[in-house]
Amino acid sequence: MTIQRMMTAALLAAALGTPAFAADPNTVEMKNFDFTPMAMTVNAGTTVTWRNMDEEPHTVVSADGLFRSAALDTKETFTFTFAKPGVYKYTCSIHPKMVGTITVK
Ligand SMILES: [Cu+2]
Repeated sequence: MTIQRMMTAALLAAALGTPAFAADPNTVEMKNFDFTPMAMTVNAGTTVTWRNMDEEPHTVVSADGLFRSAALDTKETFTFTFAKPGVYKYTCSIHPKMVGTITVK
């Protein structure tokens, strides 16, 4: 293995070890057919962003009809601003096993 190849491998390992998007505040990733994080707490007035990291389309549909995204393709996002405190459950209408909760304080 050349030095250059070793450096490339080290850089790749470093990149893989750092979750590039997980640090985004108020962002829920749709990844491996899960919402990550599944539960999030935000203050009233916060805009939450969902980003699809899968190769399959997903949606974000609130249980009480408050919001409903179109089918999101890879890397597409959906945003919703939570004005009032409450507990908001949502799902992916394509994959009903995908569920998440936003708690607004
Ligand atoms: Cu889905």
